[in-house]
Amino acid sequence: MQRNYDGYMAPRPENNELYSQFKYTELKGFEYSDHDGTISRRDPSKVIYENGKYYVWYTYRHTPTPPQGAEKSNDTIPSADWDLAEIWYATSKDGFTWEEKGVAVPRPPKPNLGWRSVTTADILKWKGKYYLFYQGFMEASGTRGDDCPVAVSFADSPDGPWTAYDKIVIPNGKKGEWDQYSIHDPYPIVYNGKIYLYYKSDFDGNPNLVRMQGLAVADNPLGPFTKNPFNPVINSGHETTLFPFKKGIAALVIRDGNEHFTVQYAEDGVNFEIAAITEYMPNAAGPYIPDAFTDTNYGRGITWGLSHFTNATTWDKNHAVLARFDCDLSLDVDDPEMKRLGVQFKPGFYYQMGLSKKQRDRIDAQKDK
Ligand code: AAL
Repeated sequence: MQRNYDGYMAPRPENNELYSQFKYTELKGFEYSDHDGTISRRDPSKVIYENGKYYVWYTYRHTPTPPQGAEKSNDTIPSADWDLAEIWYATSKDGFTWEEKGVAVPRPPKPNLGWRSVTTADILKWKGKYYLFYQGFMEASGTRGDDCPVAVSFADSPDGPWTAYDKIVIPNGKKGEWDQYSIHDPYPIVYNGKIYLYYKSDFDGNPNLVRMQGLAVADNPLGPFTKNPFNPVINSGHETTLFPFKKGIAALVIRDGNEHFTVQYAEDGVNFEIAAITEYMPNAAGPYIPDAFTDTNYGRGITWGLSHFTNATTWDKNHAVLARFDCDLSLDVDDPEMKRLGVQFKPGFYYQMGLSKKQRDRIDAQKDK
């Protein structure tokens, strides 16, 4: 009982600034080749507002076939949805209709960093310049896990041209460390006058991965980045979505881990605690965060952004689509519709996630016992 009063920003979630539902809208302006699996857009960056419009970067794959797994992959056939991908960008006046502008960061020639695939980008604005951090693959994803380090490109304008730094800026951990294999979803924000870059890694080996999130801090976007000694600082989650909130940092913790579907908060950006429990959270969310790079000492929160759905059709046409999400995780908005408890679905929604044949057989086999 005491935890309800000590541990949360309000005793009722309806009044908790870090509780929200999430609403989704299909985007206009993106074409997916009739959803045949040859075009994918996923893992959007944060959205930023520059030159009178919103900008977003994302993983773009356009390949002759949908992903085929590592063994069947080759120079043109992708292993995974984010294999053989480039980083593209789009702009929008309203956040609903987007104009695709084309490639921002292409795959560089072999053997440069990211020659196999450049994916899962996020944006930083620092001292008047723009930096895209992303995963630079040197082998097809799935060859041995989903291994890649973090690469960076920089530009004077969000429209580019982008220059690849071509050096690993956040290396994998040493053998035996929690982030020895992968550094995924690099996500920079400006906090305490420094670049706080959060990321996700997987450990304990396939297929029973434990996913957690870590922090690396730098004074310069090209490094060196110092990994926080308390890493991993968030014990659950999949992709990274964080934003300055009040004096600290808030995080959407989604999909994986014991604390999935929570919003967490750390007053120091390091020691995260559960601040709210919610549902149907956006995957790979890239929010519009007006104060992401202003070094604010009192973050205002978020109300919308882009996310992705990875199950756009059937597995044999595997690809992802970008979507818009809206929420009220902002000190400046008070939207009671977003603060309701319990998303209401019709029975058909639940029935479509019904028992598999195997489960039904198990239940039937048990009935006379
Ligand atoms: C995503 C992200 C990273 C992974 C893959 C592509 O959901 O976590 O980007 O490498 O899946």
